[in-house]
Amino acid sequence: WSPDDVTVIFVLGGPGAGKGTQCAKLVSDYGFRHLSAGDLLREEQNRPGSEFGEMIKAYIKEGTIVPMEVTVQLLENAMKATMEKEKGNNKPMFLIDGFPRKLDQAHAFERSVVPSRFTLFYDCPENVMEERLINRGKTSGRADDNMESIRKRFRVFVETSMPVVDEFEKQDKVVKVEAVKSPEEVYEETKAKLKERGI
Ligand code: UP5
Ligand code: MG
Repeated sequence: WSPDDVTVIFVLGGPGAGKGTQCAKLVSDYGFRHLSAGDLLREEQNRPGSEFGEMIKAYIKEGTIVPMEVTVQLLENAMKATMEKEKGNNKPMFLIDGFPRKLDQAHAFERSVVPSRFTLFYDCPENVMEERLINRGKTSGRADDNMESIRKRFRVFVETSMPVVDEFEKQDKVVKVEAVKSPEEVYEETKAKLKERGI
């Protein structure tokens, strides 16, 4: 695909920064299609007969990054299915949430699927994210919402995923939003920043 056919905005930020929360709001106001890489991986993990189920489970528990072949394929399939379903929609816009988390994934996706327009980056300190995740863990049932996995996710984010944000930043392709305030306030800033980028 080319950026003339489809708009892709990556949504990044540490674990618990509020990516999913903000994407849900954006979907209802802007008509974006929301694809969460983590959700797609969890679905694939639970799909009966998946050859990747056990592997995905182990990576998610450890907070490490699933080999990109799997994730890029899941994202591409989901994009294809959406485009097929919405043939009349001449330029679909996708929010790709929680991806790319590693430089090789960023390069592979932009080369083999489509270059992103920019990255929406939710900036949040670890103590705030930690509290949110511990709270969510009481009811989420997510295998990685426990202190041990959270610590590992934070480390992987800093060491492996921040370099992706830094690289896009050098290309002037990062829209940074402070993610500490209430979801509504964060959303207001998001909308203002999107407007600056012509969306
Ligand atoms: N909350 C949200 N915003 C708030 C606010 N402003 N004020 C107060 N509370 C707020 O929010 C988290 C919690 O905080 C919720 O309870 C929410 O109500 C509250 P959420 O919107 O869910 O945050 P999000 O950033 O989406 O957090 P999430 O836990 O989903 O982030 P992760 O990046 O850790 O999870 P993801 O699902 O993307 O990935 C999970 C794992 O999958 C990874 O660790 C990795 O192992 C694997 N993965 C890959 O291998 N490759 C990929 O490409 C993607 C994932
Ligand atoms: Mg999420």
